[in-house]
Amino acid sequence: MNRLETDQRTDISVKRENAILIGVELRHPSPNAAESLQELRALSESAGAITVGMMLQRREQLDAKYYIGRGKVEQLAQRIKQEDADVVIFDDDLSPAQLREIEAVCECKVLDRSELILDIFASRARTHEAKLQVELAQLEYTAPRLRGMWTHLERIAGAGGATGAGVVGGIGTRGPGERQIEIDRRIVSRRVAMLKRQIASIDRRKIRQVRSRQEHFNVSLVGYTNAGKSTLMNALTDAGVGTEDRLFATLDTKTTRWNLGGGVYALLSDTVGFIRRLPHHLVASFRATLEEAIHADLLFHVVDASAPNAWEQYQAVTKVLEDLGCAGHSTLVLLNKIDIAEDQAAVQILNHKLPEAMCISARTGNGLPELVEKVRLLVSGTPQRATVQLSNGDGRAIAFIEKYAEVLARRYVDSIVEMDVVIGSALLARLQEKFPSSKVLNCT
Ligand SMILES: Nc1nc2c(ncn2[C@@H]2O[C@H](COP(=O)(O)OP(=O)(O)OP(=O)(O)O)[C@@H](O)[C@H]2O)c(=O)[nH]1
Ligand SMILES: [Mg+2]
Repeated sequence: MNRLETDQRTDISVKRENAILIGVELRHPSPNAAESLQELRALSESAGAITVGMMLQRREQLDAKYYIGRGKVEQLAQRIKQEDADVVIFDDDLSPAQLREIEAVCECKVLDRSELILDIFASRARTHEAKLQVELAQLEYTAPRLRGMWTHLERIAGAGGATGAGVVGGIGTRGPGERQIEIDRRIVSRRVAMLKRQIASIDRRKIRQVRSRQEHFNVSLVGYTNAGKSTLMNALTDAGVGTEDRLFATLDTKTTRWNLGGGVYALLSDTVGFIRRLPHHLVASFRATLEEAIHADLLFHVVDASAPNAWEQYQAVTKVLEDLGCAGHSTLVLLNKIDIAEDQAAVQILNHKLPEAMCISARTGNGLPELVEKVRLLVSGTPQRATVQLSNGDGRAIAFIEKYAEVLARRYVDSIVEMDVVIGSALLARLQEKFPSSKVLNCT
């Protein structure tokens, strides 16, 4: 048995491993390939690897067998020895056959971009829901590419479905791939079917949960990873969510009440960040986590205006939102980190492309009062006079009016209470939606 069959891709952990990163630039020099490689560096460091080398290959076309060509792979093998590298990470997605061929020459573990992202997600998943979602995505993407994972699967399948993702002991011990036994694809497909069933039931629960919040105005934070979504959430509410200067700090959704002043509230949800070329399986499995975004009344699209590739990041997020069916949602773009955006001209160009965007700093609080005021108006609408008729026994509807409207007069006729009020147009619409038995007699 050769070395490759025994120890190379038995797991995809890169924690504390020396990594060489490879990007490919086709034909014309494009800034994207270099930027993307820098992002791969941030990703691999987020996963705990130490970058010992980076190579950007210019090629006319990709090599079907070796991706960067046999000659380059041989050069890479030399470099691996020189740098004492443990892992090579490609900035593109490779086929299982390409991974195998390259590993055979390099004699070290080779990963692709999607596997790396899945690896980070696996190490960060904390809730049961997130763990199931990551495990499903990993199985579907990585399983055909791994050897020696089946024992692990058998163990977790036998343990009644506790997921392997996120187990204490570092990335190396979580996710598929601990010991090696004979490949048994049936175990995987059974596990996949089981995970899908469990996730579907979480999805249903989640949809019910999100629907139950429909009477509120729901705002969801979306944006590129590290854009400052969680920092903004903390600046606007007392949610106290974790923030970190690394990619994919947040994986689970948190929803908090957001006091907009004047008795007006909204619900604000922070959720997982996006990245360009987010693995498709991950988006599919994270649908439930992104349910808040899908059903939000308003999306805050947070953009890191200090990033040199802010526009590309904006476009990458827009693309994921389209995939999630959120393209038509009303969205407010927030150009964040304006306090450290050194290239003012670049910010102006960004603002020109996105004229409705607001400039803010979640860190210094710059622009946040204006943001709160804008949302308060959106939630409550323009104030107007109205006469509303409610059943005298409908305590919740009366409480809603008393909370959100200024009551000018109140008349009781049999079991009906008639109120003259001043109320925001959006709140009046919500009253009618939430309490269909309420009647609005006149409105000016
Ligand atoms: N200077 C500055 N730094 C900011 C600002 N907003 C966020 N940051 C920093 O940017 C980093 C990322 O912030 P997070 O709030 O964790 O970003 P996120 O969008 O939630 O990231 P993920 O959860 O990984 O998707 C942290 O180090 C923050 O302190 C800002 O307005 N100005
Ligand atoms: Mg976050």
